[in-house]
Amino acid sequence: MEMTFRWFGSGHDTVTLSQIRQIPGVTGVITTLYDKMPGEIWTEEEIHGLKKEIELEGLHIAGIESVNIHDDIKTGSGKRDLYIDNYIKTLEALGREDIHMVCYNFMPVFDWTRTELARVRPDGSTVMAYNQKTVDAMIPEKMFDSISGDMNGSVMPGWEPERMAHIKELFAQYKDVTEEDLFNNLKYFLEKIMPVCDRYDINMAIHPDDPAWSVFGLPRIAISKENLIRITKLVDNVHNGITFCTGSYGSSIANNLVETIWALKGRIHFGHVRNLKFNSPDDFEEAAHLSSDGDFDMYEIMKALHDSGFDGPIRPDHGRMIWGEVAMPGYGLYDRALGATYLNGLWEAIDKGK
Ligand code: DNO
Repeated sequence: MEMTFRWFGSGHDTVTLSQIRQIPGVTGVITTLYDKMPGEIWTEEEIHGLKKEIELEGLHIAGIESVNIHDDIKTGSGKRDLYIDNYIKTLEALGREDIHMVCYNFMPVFDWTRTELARVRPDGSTVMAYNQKTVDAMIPEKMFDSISGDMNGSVMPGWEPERMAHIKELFAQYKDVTEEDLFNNLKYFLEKIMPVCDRYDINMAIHPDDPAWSVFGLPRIAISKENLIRITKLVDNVHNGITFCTGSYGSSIANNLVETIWALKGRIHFGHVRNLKFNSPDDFEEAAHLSSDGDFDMYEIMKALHDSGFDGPIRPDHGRMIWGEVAMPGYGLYDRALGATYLNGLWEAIDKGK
């Protein structure tokens, strides 16, 4: 296991590489070329520049989150082969730069969905939260507007204003797309990219849908143990794997985190570990990483990852906003640093307890 930290790149992130370097036990960075739109080719020069910038600070790139998938691939439109070719070129460039893990998602229209970005918790910290009734009462096109005021000046991943400006067209594009279509389109994509993943030893890691159920009537597939297993079997290649995101996957109380980690043994290539506090099955808020602050047993989660032989990067996921920090919701420095240290502590204790 390698403890890592997500970094959106200079110019996009309030957190600096030198701050990340000082979090004990964090050696790797999970990053991206944040300006790239889905479908664009990443050149080797661009990747090389990012890599050098990170290495100069004594860190390294432990993986990419994300190389986003163009909607034409997800919907299986006539133009998908063009975008898959572009994706392959990006993977080749990443492979040549010695990068071996790529996180992506296959969610229609919205990436992750929250209804509040700054809900106040009893200790005065603020966190992102989700309430199903709010979503049910909302016109999907208004989703972005309803939360954009709380983004602290940041562009949140998956909520790029350029994409959100075309939200009506995006919804229209998915109108007749069913869950089975999504499985088929994902299979088609994976079949095309696996040879290049084999050649460069790139682990693809699909991110669970967040929340782990359909929103606004859009189909969603990365939502249950059965579906995640089915995804790994669409192309039964070790490079076709999963990002095990406890907060996304665990948003559905029907999902058993520990059981699923074991069921996906050998196919989890990336861990996003965070905690949720449920007020009811359809209202949850993000908690501190510590088990007792939320509803997940973080010890059991880390133990399952440890004992099932997980050896990829883990990153603390969304943190609370604390100590007056102003940053992209979920992605400040302080609470994620506390999370990394806590998760490292759990891992050390589990390891030494063996
Ligand atoms: C949000 C993230 C997601 C995730 C993508 C992966 O904080 O977990 O945006 O990076 O879904 O492609």
